Amino acid sequence: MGKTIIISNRLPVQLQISNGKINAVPSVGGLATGMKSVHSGGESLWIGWSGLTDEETPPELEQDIDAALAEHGCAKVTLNATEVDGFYFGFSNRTIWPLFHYFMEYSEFELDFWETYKAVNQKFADAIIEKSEDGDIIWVHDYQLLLVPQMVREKRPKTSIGFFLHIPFPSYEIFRTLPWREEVLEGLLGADLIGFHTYDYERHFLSAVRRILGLEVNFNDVFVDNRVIKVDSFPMGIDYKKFRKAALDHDKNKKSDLQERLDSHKASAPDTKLILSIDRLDYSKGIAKRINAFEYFLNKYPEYKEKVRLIILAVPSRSNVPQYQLLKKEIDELVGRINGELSTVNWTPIWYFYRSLPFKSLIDLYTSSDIAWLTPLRDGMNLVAKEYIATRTDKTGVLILSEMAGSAYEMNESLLINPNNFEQQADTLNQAINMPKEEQISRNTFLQNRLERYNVEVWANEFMKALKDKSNVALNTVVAKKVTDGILQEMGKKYRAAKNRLLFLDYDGTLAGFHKDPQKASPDGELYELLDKISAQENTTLFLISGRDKQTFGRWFLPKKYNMIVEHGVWISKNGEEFKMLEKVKGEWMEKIRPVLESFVDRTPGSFVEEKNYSLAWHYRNTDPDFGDKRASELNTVLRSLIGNDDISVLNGNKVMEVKSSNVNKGRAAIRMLSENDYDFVFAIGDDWTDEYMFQELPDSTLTVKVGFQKTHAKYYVENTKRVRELLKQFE
Ligand code: GDG
Repeated sequence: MGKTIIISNRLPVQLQISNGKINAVPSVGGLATGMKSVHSGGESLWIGWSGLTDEETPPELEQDIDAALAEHGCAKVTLNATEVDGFYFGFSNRTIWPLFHYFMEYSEFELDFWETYKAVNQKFADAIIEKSEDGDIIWVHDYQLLLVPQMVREKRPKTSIGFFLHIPFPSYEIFRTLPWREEVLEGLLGADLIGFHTYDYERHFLSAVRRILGLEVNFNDVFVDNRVIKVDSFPMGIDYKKFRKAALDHDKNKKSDLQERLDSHKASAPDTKLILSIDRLDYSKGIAKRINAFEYFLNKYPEYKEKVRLIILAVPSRSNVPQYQLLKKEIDELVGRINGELSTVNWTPIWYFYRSLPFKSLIDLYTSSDIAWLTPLRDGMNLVAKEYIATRTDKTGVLILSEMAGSAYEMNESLLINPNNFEQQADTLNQAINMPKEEQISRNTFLQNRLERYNVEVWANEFMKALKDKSNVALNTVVAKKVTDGILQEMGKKYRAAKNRLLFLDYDGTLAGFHKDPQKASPDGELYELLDKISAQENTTLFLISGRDKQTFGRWFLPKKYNMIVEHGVWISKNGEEFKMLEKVKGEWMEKIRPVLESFVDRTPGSFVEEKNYSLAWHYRNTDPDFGDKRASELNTVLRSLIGNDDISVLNGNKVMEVKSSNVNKGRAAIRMLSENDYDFVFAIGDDWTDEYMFQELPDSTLTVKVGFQKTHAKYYVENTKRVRELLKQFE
């Protein structure tokens, strides 16, 4: 097993320059702590930006910086001020952050931001490529680096790449407004494992992948060419022990100034309640709405005037971004107005701090507050909620938490609210103030047990375990062998050495790609040339074998005199002769089934019925993918109840459901052709379920090849139609 490389926008250490000397101080953030078990010893490297732009870095200290970082297992990516502007303050925080938090109106679609974002992502990727080798495990973090997985994959195909998104992934309806939506999804799909905080973010992502890229998704697996990408949810925890210990020590140690102030407030009015909120000053956190809701509460329940106090700690954040400056102004004015209107000689309703406090002060606030009131409008997880509960060593305290925070899914025992519903919040504050101690203890016991169990270390380890398992499983999932260049040549050799050859080639999805309109998927010049060459060879019988109708194939291929089996085996044409019936089939059932399919067309926009001589096909490639699949399974049920024991069957193809006589399939047709002569080389290739009949029924010695990385009875697989042609060129 190789080394582990962690990559995030910022490194888990802060650089401090004093008296011309460099010092690297470890950060105390949740991520840095959680990754301790992953980032330890000499086998791990953390790559990120140091926080100093090129302009701020004295050139003579370059080497010292590298050495200081190396001591913490870190290596830096250098960024100049223009890059930080476009990449971090620009695309990351003025495009992705608002869009992914459902603030569409704040999201700026600037080409310049995007170009810088791409270039900087490439810089991060290059740093990984330079420092990594095959067999390494790479874990990429968060929305600043969405393109990195694919950029690394291109140069390091044999590394395991994991990606974790710390913010929400929005619904398809929001995500699709992004002009660079395809590139972002493709960037992420370079990973082997993509993690989100919640199942909802996971399903939004999968839906975007299906709808925007049209890729096949099976449960939480995404199929791309020859790779399967796993998507899963890993709710991030906190360093529970650290918060608990800090809270226990807090009572023993000397009191801070803040604690003195909190205590004197409590002593002067013993029955008042402290309500706490802590967030970065960010519009996604709903701070302004919370202040408005507090005013609403005091108007609805005036008896609490002078009895409650709201403490707001707003930590300065991204103050270079205009939206954050506006928000700061709005909050300053709101707090000013409400305090101005409602304060009395003894009481200020809101204590407002706009600053970052030391960790110890955070613990003072958590342990002194009766209620934590967190109302994000959207929040990937929200760790403050978890930290507040962890510090409640006597298990008292009430958490009021927005349903829009990822943590709400795991913190059901808290009081969950909709941050837009002031009436509900006012009533919930009233409920929290009056909640009996036993109830508080009972709720918090559940919460604490869960937080202790699923802490941040477990989170990091679970992700790493899934990533490692994924690399092992990837080798085992597909039973078919990939056609490597070596196997390709081997097949060519066998072909040339054979005395009498028989080939079955499926058309759609094998020799040609799919088209929205099947009539447009006509053969190109290169394909004709390839087929001409093969079918002109001595002792070689080539069959195009397809579910298509005989008119279309007649038009495309009859003049070429290729052998053809169409409609899954109903019709056959050899050497340019007219089509003859290969299987005797009855078609009376079609009158009954046609109206059923037509009713599905009416109710499923984008689908249509193709009528062949002895079968009916309902195509749903152009429908909404989720809706199309749902309708297909509905149609399957309806058809099965209708056809009973009749001699007809339903075939589930690639985005097509075909109803046809049971005694017709490609396998049966292929066997009949095989029995007509002695062949010492038999080859069959195809992409969907209708081809599986051939793979199953042809003798074991047949070279069977599936197009696409899916479960199959074929012995080999190739990635795509391009590779099919490369393979067939061996037979020219
Ligand atoms: C992003 C996602 C997701 C806060 N004030 C001070 C301080 N903090 C610490 C808290 C907590 C952290 O900052 C804030 O974490 P959150 O999770 O609440 O929010 P974001 O910063 O927006 O984080 C979020 C998270 O990533 C992890 O994936 O949960 O949804 O938006 O740990 O304790 N720490 C100190 N002084 C402060 O004044 N020392």
